[in-house]
Amino acid sequence: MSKQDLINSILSGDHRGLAKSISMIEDDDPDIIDILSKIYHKTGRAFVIGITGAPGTGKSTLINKLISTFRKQDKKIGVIAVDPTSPLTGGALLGDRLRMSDHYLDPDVYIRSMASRNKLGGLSKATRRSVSILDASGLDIIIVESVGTGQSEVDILKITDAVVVVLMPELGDDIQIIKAGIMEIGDIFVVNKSDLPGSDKMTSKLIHGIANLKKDGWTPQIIQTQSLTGVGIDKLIDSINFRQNFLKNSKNSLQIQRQKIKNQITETIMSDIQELFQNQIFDHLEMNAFVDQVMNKEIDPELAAKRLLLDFKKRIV
Ligand SMILES: Nc1nc2c(ncn2[C@@H]2O[C@H](COP(=O)(O)OP(=O)(O)OP(=O)(O)O)[C@@H](O)[C@H]2O)c(=O)[nH]1
Ligand SMILES: [Mg+2]
Repeated sequence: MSKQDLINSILSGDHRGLAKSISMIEDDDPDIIDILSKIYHKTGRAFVIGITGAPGTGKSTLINKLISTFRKQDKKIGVIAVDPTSPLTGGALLGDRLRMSDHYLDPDVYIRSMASRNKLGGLSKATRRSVSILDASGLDIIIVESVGTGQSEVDILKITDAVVVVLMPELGDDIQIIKAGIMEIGDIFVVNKSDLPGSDKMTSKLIHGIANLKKDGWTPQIIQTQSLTGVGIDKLIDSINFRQNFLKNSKNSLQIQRQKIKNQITETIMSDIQELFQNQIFDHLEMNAFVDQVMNKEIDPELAAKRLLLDFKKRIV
């Protein structure tokens, strides 16, 4: 397939084009940069939902139910399940196929598990790029499922329009809630598995926990669901629609949009910088001299880092 054919295939929403381009993203194929820039003018239409939460809280089961409801509204859906834990085995793939199996044959639903072979910020960059591809292909809703641990996952969520944090009763609440920055970026909190004991307790703890977490005029919502049976899914959909309208009508909507673009540019630069310079810094000419000085307790590692960076900057300009 030529590059232009691939672009046409993406823009027409053909699943083969989507699959091929996302594989190129995963493989860091140099041609993908050009493809991304040529499809960019078609992006910005899809509503992007990040669904995050500790392993096993029921994210995929919930997404399965969300897809069913969105399909009844005739919306086209894309799902990217980000799997940071098993880049080589693709461990999540089988589970996701099972949980979302109702929709695998629907031509208006595109589901993809993805991993990234390059480690430094690679997964969030790859996810961002894949979201652009799906957006340009004409989907109405894009759902990104991620496990929500670590900074790179938080970075992924920064490019979404609605962050849904999925929790469940029984799991030690302190463990699941206070993960790196997740509380702060949550727009909607779901207490899933509300059929299990402890869900009311969890919900009231949440209400308490997010009482002061208002951002850009949005007040985070809390919803109880049972994603196996579908209880609460309509409320969740209402809440997602409410968020979508809020973003559309908010006086801050341009500002929020600008912030997202800023995040995207910054993240891209940061991951490029890291990729470009990590090895060069590690193998820097002066590195050993600084290590010697730190070994001899003449300077501390922080000062060594500052001096090395200064020296490094001089050499690259
Ligand atoms: N009791 C109960 N179990 C549920 C509910 N929703 C999901 N489960 C079960 O919880 C387990 C995990 O569900 P998944 O949807 O795979 O959870 P996940 O958060 O996607 O898991 P990872 O992708 O591995 O992080 C499965 O066995 C589901 O059947 C619910 O509302 N109530
Ligand atoms: Mg899952």
